[in-house]
Amino acid sequence: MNDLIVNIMALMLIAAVIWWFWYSTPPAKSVSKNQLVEIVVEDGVYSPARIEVIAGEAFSLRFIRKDATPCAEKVIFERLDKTLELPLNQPVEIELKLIEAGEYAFACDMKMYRGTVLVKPAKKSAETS
Ligand SMILES: [Cu+2]
Repeated sequence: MNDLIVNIMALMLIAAVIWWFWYSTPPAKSVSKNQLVEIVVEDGVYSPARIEVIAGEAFSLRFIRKDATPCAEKVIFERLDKTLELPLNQPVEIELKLIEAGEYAFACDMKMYRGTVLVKPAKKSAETS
């Protein structure tokens, strides 16, 4: 009887750990066509840090840097070979249209701030758009 209770408790603990890890990853922000997304740069994180778009759809990112440390002054999109300079408290916008599905990371110079644009393949359908 006691063994059973211990086993159940162990299983519940495992479930709790899995649940915690699963839900502690930041949820991705879905972005629709031509949408502008504001990303606040503060306290070592981009928020939101995960952005989900559909391949081939244009969208814009507006970075607002609220962190005065030099660490935050640049955003580098390595795969796109683009770097943005972020003056303090001044929004900087970039318009993107990513054709190839996949992950496009962006980060500060030292990679303390990290974010990802997740490009999902466009749905194949009969309609031409
Ligand atoms: Cu940095």
